[in-house]
Amino acid sequence: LTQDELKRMAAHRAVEYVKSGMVLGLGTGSTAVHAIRRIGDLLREGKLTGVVGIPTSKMTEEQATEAGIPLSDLESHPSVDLAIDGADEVDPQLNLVKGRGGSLLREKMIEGACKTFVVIVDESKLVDHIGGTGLALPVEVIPFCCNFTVERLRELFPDSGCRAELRRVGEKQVPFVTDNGNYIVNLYFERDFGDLNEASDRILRIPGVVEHGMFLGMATTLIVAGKLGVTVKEK
Ligand code: DER
Repeated sequence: LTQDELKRMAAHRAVEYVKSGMVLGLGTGSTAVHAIRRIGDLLREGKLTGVVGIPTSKMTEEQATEAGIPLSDLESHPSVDLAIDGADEVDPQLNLVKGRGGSLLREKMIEGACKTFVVIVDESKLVDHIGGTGLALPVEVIPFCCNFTVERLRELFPDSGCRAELRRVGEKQVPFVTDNGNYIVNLYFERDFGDLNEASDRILRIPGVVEHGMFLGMATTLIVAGKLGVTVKEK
């Protein structure tokens, strides 16, 4: 099985949680898109009716429109029944790193407003400690004096060998711009940065930081697809 097939298996299992009439948070990324397409298929076949989707990014909005899912937003539907989204890292307590696709702020707003948050991953995303893999912990920052904010972030974890880099894209290496017009700073750690909630508070206290990609205590269900099949873990 390819990694994409595993992602699709996890996504299809998650869509079994969707019931007619639900308000759904629609995640962003290469795993979540399989759930979006599946929900679209079930709507077309008449097996689901009356669902409303709240997209977590402009890309998801396009994919959901293409799939034929009626869309809304948090202002019209402030209470979300169920959200389905991928993640970059998941620890045994279902804490997550998200946002390597750049949509962490809208994801956190929408997934923070839902009763059930189902995370769908292939087994490569499972870790013992989030942030400890050497891969990026993304932080969304406002563009104003962003290098000042990058420096403040870098200085925040002096004992963890923290490197902070503005995410850049394309040949010209221009800053990556989020759907909210902000930038992303990637944090890389050589060593454990300690208590997750404390690290979260410290990052959020820096003026210029909008949000970070640690999703602590938010996921209620984890669906993992691996070579031996699909497993479901409820919190
Ligand atoms: O950027 C994000 O938050 C995505 O949801 C990411 O966490 C998962 O993306 P993937 O399914 O493409 O790996």
